[in-house]
Amino acid sequence: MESVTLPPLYLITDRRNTRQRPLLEVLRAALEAGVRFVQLREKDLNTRDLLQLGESCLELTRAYGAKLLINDRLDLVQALHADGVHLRAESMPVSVVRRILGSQSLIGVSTHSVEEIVSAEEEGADFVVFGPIYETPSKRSFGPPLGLDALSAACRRSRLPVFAIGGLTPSRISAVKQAGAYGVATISGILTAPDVGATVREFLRPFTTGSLQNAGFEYNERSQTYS
Ligand code: TZP
Repeated sequence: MESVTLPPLYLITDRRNTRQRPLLEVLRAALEAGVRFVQLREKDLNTRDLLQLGESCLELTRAYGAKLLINDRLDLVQALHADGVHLRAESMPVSVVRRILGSQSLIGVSTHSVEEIVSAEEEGADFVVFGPIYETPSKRSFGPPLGLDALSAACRRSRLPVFAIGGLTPSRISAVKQAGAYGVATISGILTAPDVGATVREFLRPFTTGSLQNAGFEYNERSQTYS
């Protein structure tokens, strides 16, 4: 996508990780508190159910002027007219996805190394998620934590905005910002919070005070975006 301005907080869904609350209820609270960037990631749902959930999520995100990306499912992005797709390492290559979706759609890529970031960049992605940075309570399947030094090296090399992921909490944001991260992505940090609204505000605070000079982006208070 040309001239991207992305919100710094990327909320990733996991309807099984919401303390038994309906996902849409938690999502609404997060949007109400200022989340403007969401990825629907419900890998175990069948296509019909995912389509239905996607429609409901999109209705909500649109109401709040937030962007909704769908994990991996290009067909659902197209069916729903969602804002974009989030690709995994084993997904269709970015360049092919870009050809299919065109320049107006957002393409994010999950990465775990500088090499993966470079190839996402070369193939035309809009941003990358890099991690896990810390031990993640969500799952162990994401591999061992990469740590802040790896994040710092990744951010130095990347020309794309880098979102740090894995074990992110509000108290860890200053460290990942310091390492050069543009933003943070989280599942449990928000979805399992007893008070979702208050937690979202805590997540957002470090991005609205001070600057992201390391990442070379400027924050626009009105649109809640960096450019
Ligand atoms: N990719 C790397 S770590 C991770 C993903 C999807 C899980 C992050 O979950 P949490 O709960 O934000 O640590």
